[in-house]
Amino acid sequence: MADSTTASAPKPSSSVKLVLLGEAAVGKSSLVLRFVNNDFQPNKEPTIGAAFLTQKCQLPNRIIKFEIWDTAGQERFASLAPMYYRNAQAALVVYDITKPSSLVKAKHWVAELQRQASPGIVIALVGNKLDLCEDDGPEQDQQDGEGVDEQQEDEVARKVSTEEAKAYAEEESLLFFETSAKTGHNVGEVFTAIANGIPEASLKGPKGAGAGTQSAISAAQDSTRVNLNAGNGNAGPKEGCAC
Ligand SMILES: Nc1nc2c(ncn2[C@@H]2O[C@H](COP(=O)(O)OP(=O)(O)O)[C@@H](O)[C@H]2O)c(=O)[nH]1
Ligand SMILES: [Mg+2]
Repeated sequence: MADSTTASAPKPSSSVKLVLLGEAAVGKSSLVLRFVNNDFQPNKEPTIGAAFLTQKCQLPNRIIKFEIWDTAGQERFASLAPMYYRNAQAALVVYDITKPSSLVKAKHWVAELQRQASPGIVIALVGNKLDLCEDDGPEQDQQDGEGVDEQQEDEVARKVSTEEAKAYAEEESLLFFETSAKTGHNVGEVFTAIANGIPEASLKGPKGAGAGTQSAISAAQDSTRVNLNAGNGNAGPKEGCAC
């Protein structure tokens, strides 16, 4: 999955700019944290501005180095959005399966990407927080769950059916996954599917992705985190490249 240490022979390596989009609190930053650090923070502080992290994904015959841009997701940053997804080769559009309004928002992002982003962009629709609805892991979140059996809890928590979201994803030619950043379910799979879906022709060399954002990327490589919202003192510790 996402580890370069076991590589035995050098493989061509390509950088891919990936952006995260979706309503606030659906778990975008948590998915990145799970993918990059294999970690989860139950009471994660909200992202302010944008964070930048990198992680490699090993494919059989090449290495994809994801340059991950995690947006704040709040409406007030919507006007900055084109800056985030400019030159992006991949996008994770995330919703929360317990919150139908977040799927509506996700559809808006998909439409915007289809209108404005690079034509070959690979988009994955991701329904997160699966652990709240399924016994796919040892832990169940307590949503007033005392004495409620798992099946009943599933009915209570899930508000967006897999079928509905999947049908939409198929219509729009999106990759589709339901994930849990909490348990890690399907998180690596999303990134691997995206890596596999990037057309060979759009892959550039190691320094390739995001030409228009190169100075920010350089800065990020020093600090592992870029605060595009300069001046608001957002400096929460966050791990960087785990490659
Ligand atoms: N139960 C559960 N909670 C999650 C999951 N992913 C994120 N969260 C929680 O949802 C809240 C918002 O997550 P965050 O990653 O900050 O969302 P973002 O605003 O989209 O970046 C935090 O309290 C997370 O701990 C998940 O898969 N399952
Ligand atoms: Mg966030």
